[in-house]
Order: sequence, then structure tokens, then C-alpha cells
Amino acid sequence: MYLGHLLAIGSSFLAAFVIPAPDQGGTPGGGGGTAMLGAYRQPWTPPAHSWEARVHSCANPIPFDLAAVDDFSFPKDGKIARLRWWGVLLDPNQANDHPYYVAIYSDNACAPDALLYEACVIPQVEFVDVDCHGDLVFVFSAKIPEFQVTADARYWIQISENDQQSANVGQEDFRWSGRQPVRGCEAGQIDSKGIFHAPLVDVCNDQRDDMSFVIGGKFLP
Ligand SMILES: [Ca+2]
Ligand SMILES: [Ca+2]
Repeated sequence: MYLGHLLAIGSSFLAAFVIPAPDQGGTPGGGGGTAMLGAYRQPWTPPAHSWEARVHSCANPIPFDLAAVDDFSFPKDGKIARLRWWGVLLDPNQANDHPYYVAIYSDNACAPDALLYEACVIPQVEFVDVDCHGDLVFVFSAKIPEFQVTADARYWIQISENDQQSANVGQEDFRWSGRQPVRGCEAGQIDSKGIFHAPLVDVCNDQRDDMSFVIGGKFLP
């Protein structure tokens, strides 16, 4: 397993991550030189609720019991290297120095298919707000090992609590916050048998949720 060397500390993230102004994700902008900074953006939309997003560990990333996933794409070839997401912490101790499992899959008819990438990252965590359920929502920021994306290809991203290295082993400490409206395919959850379940209907307003995240990288002009 090569996960050990993929462990990335997010300490340099805030200084390095420049998000272009428009909130229309997938459009490269800003930057300069040969590569342009770009981001796929679907940030948390308060007060959307949260979804179970947990695996046993980075070394054994079987969902425990459900792992939320959502799709993304970019209009240009490029390399993604930064990630931001919103989520609920059920124990404040989970805010400090706990690793999360990140995976990227190919797409098959609006469902995750082949595993293309996995990483184990320790994010910076900052309190944001309270959701409709009264849970505390935080924003998580991390630099991730680069992943090459192909223009207009649809991918799926999974961001999960690493239960084995969480504040409370065997209990949910983190839930990934939803957001609306759905963009692209409907977000869903993978169960421990690999079955994909969608859509996700938010308890706040009975509308369908996508997951909340921003992916940043460098793209060809
Ligand atoms: Ca846990
Ligand atoms: Ca989606």
C-alpha cells in the first residue's frame, strides 16, 4: 500500500489555494503563464444537512456503513491538487489532526465506477455555521496529491471519515454536508457491499442534495 507517502498535511493550503471569483465551477480563470488556476465549485448552501461519509480506514476503505460521493468535471485537461469540503463534526475532538480518505472514481451512467485514485489527507478545519439540524458545520481544506483530469470527463469524488483514526472508533464523528441544487448527477452513498444509493433527500426541505466541495487545480489555457 502506498497510502503512507500520500499523506498530505494541509498546512500550506490557505496560502496556496487561490479560488477564482466566479461561482460557476469548472471554468478556469485567473493565474497566468502556461497553466491557469481553476476550480470546480459547489460550496455548502446553508442550512443543508449532512450525510454519512465514513470508511473503516485509509488502508481498508470499505464504507462503514455508508460513504457519500458526488460527481465533478472540468472543461480542460489539467491537474487537481487542492480540496475543500464542508461537514459536520459530531465530536469537537475530530477537528484536530484526523486523517480523511479521499477517492476518485470514473463514471458509469451517473454512478461511480472504477477506482482511479486514493489519498489520505489531514485537513485544516474551521468552524463555519450551524445547519438546519442544529449541527456544527466546519470547512475542511487540504492539499492533495495531484490527479490528472481529462477535459469533460465525469468523475466521482468520495471524502470519508477514517474511522480507525477518528476521535471515536466505531462511531460517526464526521458527516459530509449537502448542498443544493443538484449539479450534474445526483449525489449518493456507497454501502459496504459497493452498492450505490441515490438520490439524497435533505431533511431540511425535502429537496435533493449534492455534496459540498471545491476542487482546485491547474489547467491548460
Ligand atoms: Ca469515528
Ligand atoms: Ca452532482
